[in-house]
Amino acid sequence: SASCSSGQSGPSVDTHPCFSKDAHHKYARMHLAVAPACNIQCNYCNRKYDCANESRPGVVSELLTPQQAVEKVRAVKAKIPQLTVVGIAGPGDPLANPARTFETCERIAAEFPELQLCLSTNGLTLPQHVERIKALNVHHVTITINALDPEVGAKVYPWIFHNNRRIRGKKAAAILIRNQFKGLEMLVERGVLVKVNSVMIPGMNEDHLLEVNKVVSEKGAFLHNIMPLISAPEHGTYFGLMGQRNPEDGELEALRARCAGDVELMTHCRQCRADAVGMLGEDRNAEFTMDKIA
Ligand code: CLF
Ligand code: SF4
Repeated sequence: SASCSSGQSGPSVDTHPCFSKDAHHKYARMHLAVAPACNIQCNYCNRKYDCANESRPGVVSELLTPQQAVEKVRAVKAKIPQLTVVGIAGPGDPLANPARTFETCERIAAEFPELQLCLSTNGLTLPQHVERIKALNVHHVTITINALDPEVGAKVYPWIFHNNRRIRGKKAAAILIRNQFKGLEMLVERGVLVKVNSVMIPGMNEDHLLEVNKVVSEKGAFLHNIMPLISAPEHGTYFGLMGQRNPEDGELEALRARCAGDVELMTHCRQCRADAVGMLGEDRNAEFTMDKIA
């Protein structure tokens, strides 16, 4: 609808706390947990909790309807004037819940055209949604890409659910990876800023992420965020199933130092909850649960 792009200029990083390190002390973001379902399985994920591609494990966010999401933005905006970005990052995959996700974007754009919209996805259905994302003036998209080679991908992702079928193994990983990179290219072509998240999983993909870094650089990603796997049985995440483990002290930094691509590396990620509110690293979500703002 016409209201969605009213008065907005192009993508801006200067006021996005994740896309600009300088902005993260000055501006706040909030997440709207409107997307419960997911269409793939990551080996480290437990579906009882928020999507671990963009989130700290062991956290359960309060699920919102698109209508509640707008009420929440109203309440947060009134109390946090530094709010510039509204992101949808879970608790499942936003693009596995397109009706809920896009209705939320439309409502936010109509009522708060000054806020920038941000989406995070595993990328499986990204190509088919690129035009909608662009039309809705979503400025920033994050794609989690943990592998380039289906052989490695099959270790990270046991299955995908695609075109109403469950697909396993290398074949599944190949489809996922193809759509992630196709989505990346299509967004870059359309001037949407893309951040690529990669989860560093020692024993599974750590050296391989150097290749990922090279290719996402060539494809024009704006930022590459290599995050550590944070996995523990008490968080309900699967751990050590296939020899993977959490990075130890210094390993993430060492990997980042070996990255040779041109893309800037993000170093200030706080692995937020799917209902995070406030400045990065600040957890003000408890002030804005639905029972408090209704
Ligand atoms: Fe949220 Fe993600 Fe948008 Fe930021 S978080 S959807 S890009 S507004 Fe930011 Fe949080 Fe790290 Fe994500 S610090 S987990 S990178
Ligand atoms: Fe879990 Fe997110 Fe992976 Fe889906 S994309 S399986 S919610 S970590």
